[in-house]
Amino acid sequence: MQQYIYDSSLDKAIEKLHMKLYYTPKSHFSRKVLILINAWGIDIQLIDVGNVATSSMDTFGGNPLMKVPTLVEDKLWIIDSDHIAQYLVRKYDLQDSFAVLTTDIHTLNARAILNGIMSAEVEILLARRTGIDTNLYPRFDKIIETISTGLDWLEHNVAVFATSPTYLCFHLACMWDHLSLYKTVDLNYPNLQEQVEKLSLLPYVAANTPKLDTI
Ligand SMILES: N[C@@H](CCC(=O)N[C@@H](CS)C(=O)NCC(=O)O)C(=O)O
Repeated sequence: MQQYIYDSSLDKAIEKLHMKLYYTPKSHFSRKVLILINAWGIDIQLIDVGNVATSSMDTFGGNPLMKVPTLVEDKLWIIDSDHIAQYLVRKYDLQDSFAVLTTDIHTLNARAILNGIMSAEVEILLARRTGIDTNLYPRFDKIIETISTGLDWLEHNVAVFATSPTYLCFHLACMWDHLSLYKTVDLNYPNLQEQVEKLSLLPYVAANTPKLDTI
């Protein structure tokens, strides 16, 4: 009689065929998702879109906003890093060990500030990359100012990261390492730096630390 032996590596291989993440190795928004993917050992095909300043929906997995990350699973596509994180936690971590699904207002505010700083930095970097002198326009002064006021707020409210490691803390590591890579502002925030140094010891955070080349 023929024996059927369950082979979980087959499941993983099939999963990899179906799940794709459009990303870049430097994108801080993509990295929030990558940290979860690495922590949970999800097998997924990573598609590096290259220069995120380019304009083609196909390059971004069909995302009409032409940004990374985009998660594609069969015919389903999911955009926005936090929505992708919510989708993945429901599939791979029902206990929600990193508090992705928290409704705590203080945590959500901190996440919004971290996301806001990351978006502000993208605006500055992509403006410069596409030939705009950001020193000439007051709009960019305000955008840089929001990075500093956001960082000041986080430095004074560092207690919000106390229950490390959570998805909120992953936002911090992603934001910090990206700002540090591009030297967008001075990073004189010892409380935040201490948090990031602790987080960087986690193998699934260290594994995707960005190195110079793309956004
Ligand atoms: N809210 C989005 C932001 C994504 C985003 O801004 N990604 C950047 C790279 S880190 C991007 O692709 N920007 C391209 C552009 O703005 O044209 C998310 O959380 O996924």
